Amino acid sequence: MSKIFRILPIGPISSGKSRLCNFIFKENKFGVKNSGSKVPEIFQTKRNGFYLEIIDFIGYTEDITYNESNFETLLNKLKERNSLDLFLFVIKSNDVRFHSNTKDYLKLILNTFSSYEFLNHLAIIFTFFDESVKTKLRKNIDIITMQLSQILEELIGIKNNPNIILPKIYEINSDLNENEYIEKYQATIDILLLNMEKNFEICGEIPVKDIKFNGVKERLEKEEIKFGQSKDENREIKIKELIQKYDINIRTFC
Ligand SMILES: Nc1nc2c(ncn2[C@@H]2O[C@H](COP(=O)(O)OP(=O)(O)OP(=O)(O)O)[C@@H](O)[C@H]2O)c(=O)[nH]1
Ligand SMILES: [Mg+2]
Repeated sequence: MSKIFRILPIGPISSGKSRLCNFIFKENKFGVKNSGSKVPEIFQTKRNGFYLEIIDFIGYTEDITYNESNFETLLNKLKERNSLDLFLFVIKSNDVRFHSNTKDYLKLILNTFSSYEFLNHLAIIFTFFDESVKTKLRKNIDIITMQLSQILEELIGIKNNPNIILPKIYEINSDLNENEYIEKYQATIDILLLNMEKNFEICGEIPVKDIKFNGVKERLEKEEIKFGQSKDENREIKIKELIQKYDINIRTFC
């Protein structure tokens, strides 16, 4: 059987982790806020020729002390199942003040999985990218990524480390109409999946119509056949095509 790529969204509570899981899964499989479902929820699917295992996990809040919670036990259970291929740090675009617990939460993740595994398979997803943050998005991204870098620097020292590939930011322009926006967001997620081994960020509002996928699903399913047949060396070409087709802006993380 082919390799199963394992994806773990992490980040503050209510940042949209479960909604992102549903978006990647293309179905309302994971419980979003107030659904009463218990995390971790783990589901597998096939997408773009990959077998994916998506794990909906616990976010951090101000009131839990992570070294006293059962968080570590849950992380170890995940680790027992296998290594992870993609960590998605999901954060609201306007969440510029990091909770004091961020460091403890990330520390436990880094203690469970190796820092190399974590940093080289890390993507940052900015959610809630709406009108209210539009004008300050650039500044907010800088503040958020800077705080994250500082924490990672304190925990493992990422500066001047030749083994670390710095993430890139893939930006989606929110001036598009709704259908175009969903298509573009989908394409960006596709790039993320194709790029699974690399490091980058996406900023965008997860489209509200994520459940229906009218038209978009059909298009992606057709492409899925193509992706499934494509060999590894075609991946770079496919990524370039998607970036060009959807005019996705890329800038380097700093
Ligand atoms: N407008 C908007 N709403 C979102 C976005 N992402 C999530 N939401 C909504 O915000 C609420 C919380 O989303 P969830 O996906 O449950 O967040 P979570 O990170 O899984 O939350 P916890 O599991 O409690 O940590 C839900 O009502 C979502 O529909 C987004 O990008 N934009
Ligand atoms: Mg959730």
